[in-house]
Amino acid sequence: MTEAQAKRLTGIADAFAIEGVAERVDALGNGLINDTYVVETNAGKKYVLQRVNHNIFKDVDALQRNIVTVTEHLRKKLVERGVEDMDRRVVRMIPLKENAGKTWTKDAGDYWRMMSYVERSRTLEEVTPATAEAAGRAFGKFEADLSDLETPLAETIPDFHNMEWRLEQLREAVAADPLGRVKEVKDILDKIEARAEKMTAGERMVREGKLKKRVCHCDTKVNNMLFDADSDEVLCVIDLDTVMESTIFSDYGDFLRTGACTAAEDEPDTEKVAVDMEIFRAFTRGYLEGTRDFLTETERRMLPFAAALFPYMQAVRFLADYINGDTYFKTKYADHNLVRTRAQMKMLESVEALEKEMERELGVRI
Ligand code: GN1
Ligand code: MG
Repeated sequence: MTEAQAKRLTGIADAFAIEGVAERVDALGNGLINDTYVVETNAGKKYVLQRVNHNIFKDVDALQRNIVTVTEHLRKKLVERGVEDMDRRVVRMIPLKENAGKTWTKDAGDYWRMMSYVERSRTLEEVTPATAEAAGRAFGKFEADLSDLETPLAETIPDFHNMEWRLEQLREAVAADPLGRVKEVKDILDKIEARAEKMTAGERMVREGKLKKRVCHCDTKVNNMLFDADSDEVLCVIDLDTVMESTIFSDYGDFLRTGACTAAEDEPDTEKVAVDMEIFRAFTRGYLEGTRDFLTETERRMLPFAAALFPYMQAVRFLADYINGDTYFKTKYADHNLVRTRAQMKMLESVEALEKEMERELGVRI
């Protein structure tokens, strides 16, 4: 980062009610949507500064209100449980110096927010059976803790995990084909359309009243939680932008998509992409424990469906973005979204091949 950029960022940081004066800024994390930095002050404190992607999150005020609602509710649960190291267990949004009721600011057209930095923590891009089980328990518990939230949450991205809508978006992209990319991806489009009916079962079940929506995290990528630096314990769940109502498929399926995959979500060599059943088993064990007080039989029975749904949905999203000219996800090279799509399709095929085994593991009788 240039000196001018660093100066701009420390200036923005100082608008927030932080301890000391912002001195140093470094880039942080691997998110595909927002830009994240760690800020250090002359009082020796660290904070996380984030530029919110306003093209995607159109109503930043509603977004921030959601996060404050969610983190306050989680904090209440932690107090009830007698947890002591509160600042490592839930992130805290930092208000503005000038307005204690506001947690975001606008600067030259960009939207910024500041949150607490969790000391002695680490993010993972890959898990072991032990960290996968801890992750399952933590995401399950996250849903359990939010199951009695009474304040309604805003839908920060309308229809975010609505598979029917995602398919419509893809079909619109195909019809418009602004860069003539559709001809290269016909084989993938055929595979997607062949599965469209099956993969939209969740939306039909919600409409028919057979499946409930709950407050979910909706972005349970393996790197969206913090682990303790020195153990396999999960400290807290981060990246709360998409916490909103969804089916539990979102949290179970999206974790397995990245966590139980033998390669990265953008692995160019699809031969390397497959389900790791040991991680599947460990995560599932943890998730079933975390959700045992509320998960219904229907939800449990459909967990293998969720495992297939999320690589499928992500393939549809990456492919639509590729066809549209890469306007949504950050990309590092020209056909990055296409490479990601192919990896997701391979992950989907691997889940499909293991579906019966997953059903057996879950004790599902169909
Ligand atoms: C985005 O911001 P990040 O990288 O945690 C995306 C998720 C995708 C993911 C794919 C708001 O998450 O939905 O699954 O990339 N977030 C949004 O890597 O679209
Ligand atoms: Mg993230």
